[in-house]
Amino acid sequence: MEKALLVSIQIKTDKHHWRIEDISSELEELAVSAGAEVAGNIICICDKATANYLIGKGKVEEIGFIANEEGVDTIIFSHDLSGTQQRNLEESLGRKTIDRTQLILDIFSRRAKSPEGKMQVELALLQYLLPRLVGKGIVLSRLGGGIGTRGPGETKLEIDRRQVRKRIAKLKADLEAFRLHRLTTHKKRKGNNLPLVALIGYTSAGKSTLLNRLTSASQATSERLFTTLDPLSKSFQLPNGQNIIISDTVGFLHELPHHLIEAFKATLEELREADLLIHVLDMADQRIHQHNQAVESVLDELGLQDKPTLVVLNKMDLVLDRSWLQVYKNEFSDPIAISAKTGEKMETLIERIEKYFSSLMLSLKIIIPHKRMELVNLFYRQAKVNKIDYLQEGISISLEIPRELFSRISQDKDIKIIC
Ligand SMILES: Nc1nc2c(ncn2[C@@H]2O[C@H](COP(=O)(O)OP(=O)(O)OP(=O)(O)O)[C@@H](O)[C@H]2O)c(=O)[nH]1
Ligand SMILES: [Mg+2]
Repeated sequence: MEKALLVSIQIKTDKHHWRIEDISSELEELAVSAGAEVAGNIICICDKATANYLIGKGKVEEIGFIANEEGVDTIIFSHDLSGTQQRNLEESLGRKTIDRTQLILDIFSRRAKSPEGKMQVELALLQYLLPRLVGKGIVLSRLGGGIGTRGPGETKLEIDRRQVRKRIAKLKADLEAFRLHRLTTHKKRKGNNLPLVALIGYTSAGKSTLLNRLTSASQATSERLFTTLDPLSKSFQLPNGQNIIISDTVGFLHELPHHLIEAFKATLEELREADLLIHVLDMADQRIHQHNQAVESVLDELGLQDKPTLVVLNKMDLVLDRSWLQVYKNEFSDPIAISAKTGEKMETLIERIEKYFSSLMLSLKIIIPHKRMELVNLFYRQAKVNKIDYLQEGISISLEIPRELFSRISQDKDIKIIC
């Protein structure tokens, strides 16, 4: 196992910053998720960043000393490093030195399974590397190999700028082909008109556990960050008989590297198709507000801030002091506290989902001519038929129909509305 020394940094002149304890605990979770053994976590609060080493020279020496004492393989900085800073630090410390972005990219490379996921990660990795290529080429696998040095795709150690650009263009074209293919699948789904509910939230909030609980899917779950990279959709029947699709997707993180958001945009854009978002928050995590904010800012970036959203406070089984429930009720908009693990309050969540979709339905009684049987089929597929009578004068149907479907067919002269 690779032994890593973590350096958690807060720079006072940085605009948005988390509390240093939160930066440091998240860095540790990320390092463990990348398979590192954490030898120590050094806190470093600086007034301003320096161009050569990011932090002061004295602090670099202190880190070097501890790294020698502990015999670590790798040093991981919580703050992004420029190419120059990284090279200087590596030289001074005599060890592979990586930043948070590389660490996250590393986790993503490990987790990517589908061909599309792999391409997205490789694209993000190459875009991160491109401005860091020195001279003609870069040695990808620097000192020691391991975390943060995984080459994209092949194990070639040296790549040059032109090759990288060519590869980036190829990956973009291939990902576009995936996107187009996905659009046709979506059209098919829209043809079925099943409402789509998307589970979103910070990594490790419990989205996949919730999908499994609701739909008996067998999506992998774990306490490591970014367990899920590939989206998965499952159908689910609400107690009133309405079928919906629930989908699980990649988790969010604060300051998610921009290249990753770019590369995963196609996956994340699927959220645009959703009729309802379920924002899963881990209520047992002290960083709940920071997580909430991070998710909101990714949603903003994707232009999804106005999507109808249900806030779910998950892991209530871990919160022994239930007075927190009241506190959070006032802080989040009408949240539902549940435990995806034990199943507690699952029925309340299902009820709320059902209520949301019912509010989008119209209750009607109509009569259609016998020759329009295809409408009956359509209603069985896309609406909820409560009663159907085959009368002399036509087919009488009492149904609940999505407003959107109704407005599409309301011009049909064969449909007579009784009430
Ligand atoms: N105690 C408790 N643990 C939970 C609950 N829901 C999820 N977990 C645990 O939290 C960890 C993360 O759960 P996942 O379902 O993998 O989280 P996720 O949101 O899908 O995470 P990513 O795929 O990494 O974005 C796992 O170890 C789950 O067992 C819950 O209600 N209570
Ligand atoms: Mg997951």
